[in-house]
Amino acid sequence: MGKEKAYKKMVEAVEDGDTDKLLETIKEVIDEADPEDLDPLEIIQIGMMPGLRHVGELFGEGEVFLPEMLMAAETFQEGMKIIEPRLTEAGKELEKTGTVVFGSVLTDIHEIGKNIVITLMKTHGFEVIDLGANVSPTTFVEKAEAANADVIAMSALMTTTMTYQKDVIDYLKEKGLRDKYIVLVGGGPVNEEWAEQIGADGSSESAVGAVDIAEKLIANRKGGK
Ligand code: B12
Repeated sequence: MGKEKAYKKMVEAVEDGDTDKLLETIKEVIDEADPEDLDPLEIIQIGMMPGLRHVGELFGEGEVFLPEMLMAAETFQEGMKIIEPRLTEAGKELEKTGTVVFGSVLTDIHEIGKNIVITLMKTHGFEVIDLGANVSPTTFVEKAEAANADVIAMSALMTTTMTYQKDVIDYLKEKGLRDKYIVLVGGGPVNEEWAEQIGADGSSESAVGAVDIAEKLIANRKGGK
């Protein structure tokens, strides 16, 4: 079928919440590709994410409703089940880069982006403890302490929930633990400016960027900078 055509079909499948069509097309892309050239991240970023983004825009404009958004999200997640093992395989033999506790903040149930970042972190040797969604500031901190984590990473997808990222940082300060952890923030409405404003150590709008920044900040700490 050709990759471009397949990706277009996959984007449509996510938009329509057509899981069978998505899975079938992903399998075709995988079967047709030279195993050396197969790029699972490209399948996610070009073949799937634009579909979800489009449904989100339509929802924002009142053109589609919650059930459609839910179906698109479910279809996306079914696709991830096939792609994820192909991504994580690469990370197994790596030396451990660091430990991350990762969650979506309080009252936020969006997890797709968080899960992609987690998968990619694992492929780069991070040990990641997934706290799931709707995670309270106390839970973030308790779990980080228990795991002796290097990084606390928080995802927030809504303008109404991103303030909980600040609450976690404030809670760390209150406990005298702020400097113990590298704090990363991300998710739809989050940008560098917000990260700086709330006193986070970094943010990124992409999964690859998230891994990069985590690696750099950990290396800086280990180097004593
Ligand atoms: C899928 C989806 C859902 C699904 C979520 C399923 C799930 N299990 O995750 C469902 C249908 C359940 C849902 C529900 C709701 N949603 Co919704 N949803 C979306 C949608 C379409 C896509 C989100 C997504 O998965 N994107 C794809 C991923 C890959 O992108 P991402 O999350 O941004 O992650 C990337 C980066 O941000 C970054 N990243 C992410 N996390 C982190 C963390 C760190 C540390 C770093 C460094 C980087 C990083 O890396 C990722 C990979 O590139 C968005 C639209 C949009 N434009 O985002 C709306 C959207 C976020 N939802 C919205 C709304 C309003 C809701 C609801 C309130 C709807 C309702 N009336 O009930 C509920 C909220 C429930 C709640 N309490 O949380 C609004 C939010 C508006 C706002 N206030 O800001 C949006 C923007 C839609 C819109 N245009 O109105 N939603």
